[in-house]
Formats: sequence, C-alpha cells, structure tokens
Amino acid sequence: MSLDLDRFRLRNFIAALEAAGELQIHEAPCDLVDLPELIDGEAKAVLIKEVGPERQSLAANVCASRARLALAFGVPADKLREEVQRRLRTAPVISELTSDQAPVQQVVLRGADADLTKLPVHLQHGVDGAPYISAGIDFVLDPRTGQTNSGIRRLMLRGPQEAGIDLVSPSDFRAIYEANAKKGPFPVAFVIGAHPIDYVAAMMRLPVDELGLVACLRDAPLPVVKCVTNDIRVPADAEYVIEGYLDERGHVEAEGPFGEFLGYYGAVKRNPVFHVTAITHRKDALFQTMSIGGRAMSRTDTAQLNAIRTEIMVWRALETAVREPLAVYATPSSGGMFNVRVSLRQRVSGEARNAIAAALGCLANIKHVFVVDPDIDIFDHEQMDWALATRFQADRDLIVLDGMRTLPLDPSLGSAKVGGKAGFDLTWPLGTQDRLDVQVPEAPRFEGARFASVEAALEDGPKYFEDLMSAVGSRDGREIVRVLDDLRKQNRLGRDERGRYLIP
Ligand SMILES: Cc1cc2nc3c(=O)[nH]c(=O)nc-3n(C[C@H](O)[C@H](O)[C@H](O)COP(=O)(O)O)c2cc1C
Ligand SMILES: [Mn+2]
Repeated sequence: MSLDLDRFRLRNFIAALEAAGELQIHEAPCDLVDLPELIDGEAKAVLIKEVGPERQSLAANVCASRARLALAFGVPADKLREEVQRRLRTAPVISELTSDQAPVQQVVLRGADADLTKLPVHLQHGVDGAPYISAGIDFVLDPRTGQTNSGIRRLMLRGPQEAGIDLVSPSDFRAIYEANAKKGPFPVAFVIGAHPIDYVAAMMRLPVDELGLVACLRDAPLPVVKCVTNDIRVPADAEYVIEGYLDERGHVEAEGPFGEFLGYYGAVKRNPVFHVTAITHRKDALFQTMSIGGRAMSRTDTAQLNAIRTEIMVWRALETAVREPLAVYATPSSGGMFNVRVSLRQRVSGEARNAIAAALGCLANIKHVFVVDPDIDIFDHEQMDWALATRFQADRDLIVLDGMRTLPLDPSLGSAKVGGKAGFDLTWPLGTQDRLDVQVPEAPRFEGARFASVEAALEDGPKYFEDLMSAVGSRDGREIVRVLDDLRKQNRLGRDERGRYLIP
C-alpha cells in the first residue's frame, strides 16, 4: 500500500490555511514571551517562523474556528457535524511503518538529549504554574482490551524530563491509569503538531480503538509507527512525539494553576508526573500550541474542538428522543458545551421539551438548551435573541432541573457538588402557525391570480392589499387606495378579521 505521508501533515494544512486567507504569518524572530500577544484573540491561525534562541517554528490557533475545522474535513461549515458522523461510520485501515519509513522518527533524541526545555513551550497566562505543552495528543495502551486510547491532555513543564499531567476529570485515560498505576511505570506517548482531524478524533469518547478513530475520521489509511522506547503506536506523520511514562505514585504532585477552557483559571490540583524517555520529530518539525481560555472564547482551539464533540453527542441523543432534529449548535463562546441550540420540526406537542431533556441528560457539561422551530437559524445570534424575546414565556416554557451532575470546574457552582440546568422552549405551540401575529413580515410578492379590476378581484373573495396589487398588475399601489376609497364611500367595502378587503 502506498501511503501519502504528507497529506495529513500539519505543515501542509498550514499551507492550505494560507491559501484560504486563514493564516497570519510572523517572519521576524521572536521570543517565547512575545507569543501571547501574537496569538491570543487572533481570529486567524498563526504561524511563527522563528521562536526562541533555537529558532523553531510554531503554529497556533489552527483549530480555533469552525471554518478552519470544516476546511480540514473538506466540507462547508454547516456540513461539518454530518461529515464527521459519516466518517465515524467508515471502517478504519491502519498501516504500520518501520522507524526509518516514519517521518516523525527522522530525528530521535534519548536520555539527556530528550529535553522538554529545548521545545518552544511558552507561559500562556499570567498565573499558570509554568509553561504548558497545550497541544499534546496522548496515546496509551489499555492492557485490559489491548486497544489504544487517546485524548488531549496538557503538560506542565517541571524539568527537562518531567512534566505534570492533568488527570483529574473523569476520562478513559484516567480510569486506565488508575487501574494500572500500582503495577509500575505506565507508558504514554504524546503527539505534538498534528492535522486538526487528529485532534477532533482525540476529543471523541467512544469505546473503540482510538487509533482506528483517527483513521476513520481521516477517511484514509493511517500510517503508524511504534515508539522507540515503548510499544505504543502513534501516527507516523506527526510533527513531534514525546515518549515516556507516568510514575506509579499517582495523584501526588501540584499541577496548575492554568487558564482553563471555561475562560477562567483552574486551581492547583494533585496530579501524576510524566517522565520523558525519548523525543522524536520530523527534520523540519513544526511545534504547535493551543489557545484555551480568556475573553475571546470562540477564538480558542478548545472551544471549537469541544463544540464538535458536544454537537455529535447531542445529535445522537436527539435521534432517539425526537422525530426530526434539524440542526444543533454548541456555541463556542460558551466553551462549546454550556449553551446548546437545537432546531427541530415538531410533529407532536411536547417534542421540544423531550429534546431539552435528552440534550441536558446526554452530557454533564451541557447547562442550557434552547430549542427553536425550523425557521430560526441557530447559528445566527440575532435570530436566537429574537426567538427568546418573542416566542418564550418564562412561566410556561422554562424547564429547570436541579441537583444535576455538571462540570465541577463551573465557577458559578461555588462549593456545590451538583448544579442546575435549564431548557428554553422557544418553539410555537403546535397549531399556532396559522395565526397572523406569528407570521414574519416579508416583502410583498405580487404573485396571485389576475382580474379585470379591483372590484372583480374582491368579488372573487377577500384579498390582502398585496393580492389586489397583483390582481390588477399594479406597479404602484396608490391607485388601489383610491379605488378602495370609492368603494368605501359607496358602503361596498369591508375588512375581515385578518385584515383582508372584501365586498360585504
Ligand atoms: C486543548 C485541550 C486540552 C485538554 N486538556 C485536558 C487535560 O489536561 N485533562 C483532561 O482530563 N482533559 C483534557 N481535555 C479533554 C480531553 O482530551 C477529552 O475529554 C478526551 O475526549 C478524553 O479522552 P479519553 O476519555 O479517551 O481519555 C482537553 C481538551 C482540549 C481540546
Ligand atoms: Mn477514550
């Protein structure tokens, strides 16, 4: 099988971003301290060509917009969820390469040469515990199943060969580590610098081999290579791999604070320690960093990656809960999970509320769900605001759930262990649609039947002013006002309850 080892290379995707006008390039050499200013809140992806004394290249914000993620999957933004779901249904093909065939092992560093402090890792936020590697995809083997598990996990530098890893949130990796930690060092490999698809794959939490998941989502055979210091297989076309292990002491060392994905700092936690055994990389490797928190949430990698996962989980729940879901949107400004919008075509009364219950229950992280009829574009903030303002009665259409399992990191929880969730039913009650006062005004269309005169048209039946204009082919309308005035003076004009003119 011939494999294209550049097609899913981060550098190539960066080139595609440049062609699409989605890339900000910084040619001038800069220091690590300059990075936040060049990256944070930037709407485009960023390529910094020469960072630090080693003059390494660094990419940032690569996944931090839906347009760029859609580009990665080769579809328009509004087809992204559908395309990811289509690819999830395909069969994975994995092809193992030898070390000398694998671009990511062109350079192999071991022992003291495998030095985290030689990588372009910067302090992202003022109060962070140390510089963090924020774009690491971890791969581990689950001894129970033999499958590879993968996720995205941050690493806080503690020294040339040591880093803190955040394994506090419930995850497959945490469960696998905790089941095996006592047996000795637990091997793990981190990929840094990868195609956005690989990051989307790492965000999925499906009980399958997650190397296979990368292959499925790429919709192409995945080249893998075995690590040089353990048995884990990783994508062979990545930019960097950091190999090592978590030691058996478990959650013992201080990790954090860190600017988190809700837009606020997360506190210091007790976490395991990662030890480096090797670093391998491409010859012209491109390092990567990810934006996490702050005020420009919708322009962070984290919120955009979260949003896709949330939308897929919600869609699955909606498919079983209601007949005709149409679209789902997890707003990136809410971290891609807290506020979720759903549009659906209600077939029977109550479906909107069922959709709310399903969405709020399917993921702990979902806090508020807004459900609308098909005419509202859920990606349009103005239309959503209008729907909330005009289609919602708080005493009738608000569903509040208390004592729910939510995200412990939510700062509004205070010290509570469980939290509140709410659903907003912004749909019209079934049968309302005929009422004129729920019809949305649109420009007149003048496309009704033709008649010899206004009078003849009115004799045919009640008509709106728009119909009368089209009835006589009027290009003006004011002459019809005069005809109606004459009829009214002859006591031959009436109006019905909808406002249509008629001859009584
Ligand atoms: C940029 C980024 C950083 C993340 N960092 C962490 C982290 O440090 N710890 C963690 O538990 N989850 C983190 N996550 C979320 C996990 O990667 C995600 O829940 C993943 O699906 C877990 O996979 P697993 O359950 O297969 O282990 C991060 C997500 C993103 C997008
Ligand atoms: Mn998993």
